[in-house]
Amino acid sequence: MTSILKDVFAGPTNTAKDKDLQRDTVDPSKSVNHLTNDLGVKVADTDNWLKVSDGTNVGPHLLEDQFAREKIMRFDHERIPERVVHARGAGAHGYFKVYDNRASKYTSASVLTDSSRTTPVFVRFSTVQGSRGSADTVRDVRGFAVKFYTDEGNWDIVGNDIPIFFIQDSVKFPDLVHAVKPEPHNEVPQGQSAHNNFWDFVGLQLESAHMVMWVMSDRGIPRSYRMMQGFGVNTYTLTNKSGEMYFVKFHWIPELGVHSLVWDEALKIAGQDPDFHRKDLYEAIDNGAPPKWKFCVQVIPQAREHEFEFDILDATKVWPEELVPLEEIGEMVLDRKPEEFFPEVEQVAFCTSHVVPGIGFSDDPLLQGRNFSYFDTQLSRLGTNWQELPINRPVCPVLNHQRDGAMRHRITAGTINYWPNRKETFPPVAVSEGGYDTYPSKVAGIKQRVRGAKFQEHYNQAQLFVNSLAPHEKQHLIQAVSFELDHCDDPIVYESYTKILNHIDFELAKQVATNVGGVIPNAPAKANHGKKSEPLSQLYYAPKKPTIVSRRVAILVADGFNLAEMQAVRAALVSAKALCFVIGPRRGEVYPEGVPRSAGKGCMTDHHYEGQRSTLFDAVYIPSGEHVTTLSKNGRVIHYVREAFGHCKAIGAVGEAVKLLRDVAHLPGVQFQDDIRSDDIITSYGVVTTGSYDVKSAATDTLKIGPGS
Ligand code: HDE
Repeated sequence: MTSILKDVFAGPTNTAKDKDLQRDTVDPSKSVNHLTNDLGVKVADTDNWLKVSDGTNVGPHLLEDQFAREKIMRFDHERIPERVVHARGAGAHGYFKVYDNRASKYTSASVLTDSSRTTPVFVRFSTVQGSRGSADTVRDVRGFAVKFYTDEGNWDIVGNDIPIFFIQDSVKFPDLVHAVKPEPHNEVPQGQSAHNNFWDFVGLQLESAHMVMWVMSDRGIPRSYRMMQGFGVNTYTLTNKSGEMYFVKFHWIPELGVHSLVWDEALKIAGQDPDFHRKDLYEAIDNGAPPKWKFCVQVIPQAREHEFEFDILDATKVWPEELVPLEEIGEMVLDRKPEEFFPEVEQVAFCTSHVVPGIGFSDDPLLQGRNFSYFDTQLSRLGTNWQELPINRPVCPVLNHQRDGAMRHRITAGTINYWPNRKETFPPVAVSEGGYDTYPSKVAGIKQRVRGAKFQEHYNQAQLFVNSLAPHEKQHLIQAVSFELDHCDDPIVYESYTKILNHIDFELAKQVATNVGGVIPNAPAKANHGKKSEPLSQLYYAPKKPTIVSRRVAILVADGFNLAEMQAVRAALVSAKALCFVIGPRRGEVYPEGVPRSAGKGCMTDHHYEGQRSTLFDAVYIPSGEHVTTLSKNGRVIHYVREAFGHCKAIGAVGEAVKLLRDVAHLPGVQFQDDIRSDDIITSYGVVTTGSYDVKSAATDTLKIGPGS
């Protein structure tokens, strides 16, 4: 297909994949802007089906109207099956770079060792349980699937934001997914695991205990896709140029740290803005804060495979970093939004079996089954030849004798479509020349339906995880399990699970059982080994230097706010790359202190208090000024502040606004100055208050003031 588009949409990096996609991208604003049918014939009327009329009476439609038939037929077939899991998602383009060739001791893969390369990537984040139209902030695992368009072919890491999984053997996947998805008799619930069937299944499939702890922790409700870790989860292998093999796990660590919502916030956002996460991703890219992750590997030499108390091929276990440290080898940046959702985000097809030379599989029994499933699922979702769709095709040449099938895009010239052939067309490539080499592992044994001996232990790492949580994280875990089990109305289900919890953590079991009417234990069912691993807590990933980059700040105003101060604070926030939104009683002009409405010199607000609640922001600031009298009488504003406080957000107030926080909102436990004019800056429970802000020393703001601005 010839592109009408020349220059519009190359991403900032203009990667090889950007250029490749450009070939198939049409931008109506840059091309001849008129309506045609699918075959390029100009359309004169797209509003009226061809009919017979005598000028007064109009008869039935005429079947001969090829334009109307085409339009309706195309519409009737717009839907394809949604993904059986991970149906709801959002994606972005970007690039991956390694720092140097430090990984060459483990792998010959150029994508992981050649620092002169910029490898294009496309990443799709997703939830698992809900369907395409479900909310972003539900409690769930998040998918974190990365497609690398390398010079040696496509490589996919189809990962999650949690480093382990519910099951050890892929054959249990249909049972797990049936159990967590809406129940078969009534298709309830949507976007939730809080129901009998899920907890029934995990209560009987004990290997899931560790993963259940992770999903019920704050990891299940991330603040943003940009603030999640990513994990390949399965054990893959790397092979170096000397033919030595290593076991490997892949990790992504976000530059901004790992942060979560609180549950009350997540529940409310699911209603207030179901697209919260996808909008957040695009907003950050639009505002020059492209998300970035460090790429790390954990590597175990082949000879050390059996040295650990757990099986390193068991996907329900982490490799504790104290035993196998993380090695940073590169980074990924996402800096371009998709042009059109369906052909990019919906049609992208990830497969764990997509690997490139130097990277291979292990005998991880979850991975082995995944390698079949992803390939297979694309056939029902997209049909054969899905590899040729623009988003899926590699940036390096594809030459082989695979032919035909529905919807073939590529035309291969020549007379030969088989190998060997007299013309030596498309011959296989020797390993020494870059051909993919499968590692020659020795396999011996008796065919049996079994699991390895070390796959039988399920609680040690669940304990390790719970022991490693900070007190507030553990409290959140208790609340989450209590919420979920309270939604199960079959006593067998919640009673059984409270018994399981007692194998993990006595306190957790006691508190949850008390909350949900379960079996309250008198003593732990399994002694706690007391071990901890710091990297299992989200706190471990806090950026070394705290950052406000891309955080959303609500500035609450009414008529009579202190303009100079607000502009100065806003300028300081903007220069730190925060995103500021002025929230007022109406979307329109709001008048600063001393400026009468009649002067027509208001400042435009971005939203009104009802339209964008505190839940959608990371922080709230209220400037000083006589507007505080109005704000203090507004129930929505008082709730705004109290709700933000309840969700542990930063709140700033100056001058009179301190009174709103202290005397009207009555923020509990917070320390305030006695004299609200005092210039002392007091920080207490994330609430920062002061009598005045030094406007002179602050940078000037870009906020426009004036009629209709
Ligand atoms: Fe998936 N999974 N999965 N999964 N998975 C799919 O493939 C499957 C598992 C993950 O954004 C499906 O293209 C099996 C683990 C992500 O397009 C399907 C097993 C992990 C995505 C499938 C697992 C994942 C999928 C549905 C057990 C984390 C979304 C649509 C052995 C490492 C990718 C599709 C995207 C999607 C099968 C377990 C992650 C049916 C059989 C473990 C991120 O093929």
